[in-house]
Amino acid sequence: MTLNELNPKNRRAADILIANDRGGYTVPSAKLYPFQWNWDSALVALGFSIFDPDRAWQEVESLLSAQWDNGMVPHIIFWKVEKSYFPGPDQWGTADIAHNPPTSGITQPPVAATVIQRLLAEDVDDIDATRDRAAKLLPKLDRWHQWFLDARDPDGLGIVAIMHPWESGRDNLPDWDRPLSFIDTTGVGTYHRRDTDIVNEDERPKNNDYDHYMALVKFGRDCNWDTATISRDCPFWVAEPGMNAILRRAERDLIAMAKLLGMDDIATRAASRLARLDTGFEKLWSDDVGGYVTLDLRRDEYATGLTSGSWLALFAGHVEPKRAGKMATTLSHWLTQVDRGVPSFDPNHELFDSIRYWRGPVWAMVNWMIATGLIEHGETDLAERIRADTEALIEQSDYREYFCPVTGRGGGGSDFSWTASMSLYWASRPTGDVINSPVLTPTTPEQEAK
Ligand code: 9WN
Repeated sequence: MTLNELNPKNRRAADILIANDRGGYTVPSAKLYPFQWNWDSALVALGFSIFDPDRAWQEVESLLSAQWDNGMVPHIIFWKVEKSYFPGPDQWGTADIAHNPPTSGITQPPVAATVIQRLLAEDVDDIDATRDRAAKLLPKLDRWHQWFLDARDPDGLGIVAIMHPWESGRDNLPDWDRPLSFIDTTGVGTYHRRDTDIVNEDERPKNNDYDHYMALVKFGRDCNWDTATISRDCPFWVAEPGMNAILRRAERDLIAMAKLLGMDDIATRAASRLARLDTGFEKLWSDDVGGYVTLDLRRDEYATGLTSGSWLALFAGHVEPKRAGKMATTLSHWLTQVDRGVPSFDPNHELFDSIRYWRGPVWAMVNWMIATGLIEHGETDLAERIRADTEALIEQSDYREYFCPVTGRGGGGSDFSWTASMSLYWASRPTGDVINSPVLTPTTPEQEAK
């Protein structure tokens, strides 16, 4: 579809992506986030794929071009000097490691493989050129996914840890409160946050959270982002279902692509990693909470609430029908507690906060992943409710960073890239379209065995 063929609503979403395009990469939101962010970029490529497939490929190519020598793909790439965001390159101190341009020192959920697999499955004129493009990216994905196990699961538990809340992409989730409370923040010093110059304070993490974020940035910088030191000594070392589910899905999608492209070594390595991750994921199940929850690996302590990341178990791979049904029932119950879903945190929990960032609000791209997992488990009505809720929230409050599940009010940044992208790619399309989209990844054990 060309730009001119889009209906007015989709045209406006496309115009947001075009306005946020900085030439080969897209900023999440012009003022608030003026660089390339990892999972934002991957998800934004899906929106571009609707009207400019070449630009969609460029987005993932520029992201993966910033890969470190050790395989990590960083969470922010500072392509240009820009003072409006804190913490910038000086605080991360990666100039010697990241070559050029500087980057942050941590990663983010590796949704890129899933996105590339979808770009590859699109019906295009020149299939050979598209396959060549994908074939160049697969070794990078393979190295990044391997980095996750080497750097973030050196003990072979089958669950990868995060060393900073920002690695999860869900910055101030209540799950981090207790693990963060053990961190000494005395060496952090004074600094000036930039986010609260742009966005209301009640929509952002609190200053106390920021002190802890900066203490962890300092820890990483002081050890020069050495992965062995981080896994051994980092005071924050937590495994959470969102990151682990997205990585499992990414491995599955990488295997599908590698098989299609005849890259057997990559398929074999990814399958072996996936077996370890599939088994390990069960460690995140809590009978007490009734779902997959965060585990503080330093204290062997489970979080007390379900989060939107808990539902991503359905996106990760096959969940046996009884458990998948139970999850769908609990999720349906959540949706009776709010006007529009899916809240990022359990709306029945005492720490639920409907407008403060990741402590309650709805995020369009998380909804897409949850709905995809639901469809793959036969829960199409629930998936359709989530799609329709996402579309309605955008209709009511425009392309904001996130939405209040109770009132539908928008929060955080405006003209937000991943919200526009998810609207174009998914929320403004009937579920039937999504079900019939050409996805290669097997979703049942029988298909997987083939
Ligand atoms: C820190 C860009 C990013 C998203 C994250 C979201 C927020 C940054 C911040 O914005 O995080 O990485 O400064 O708050 O939590 O998911 O990738 O949109």
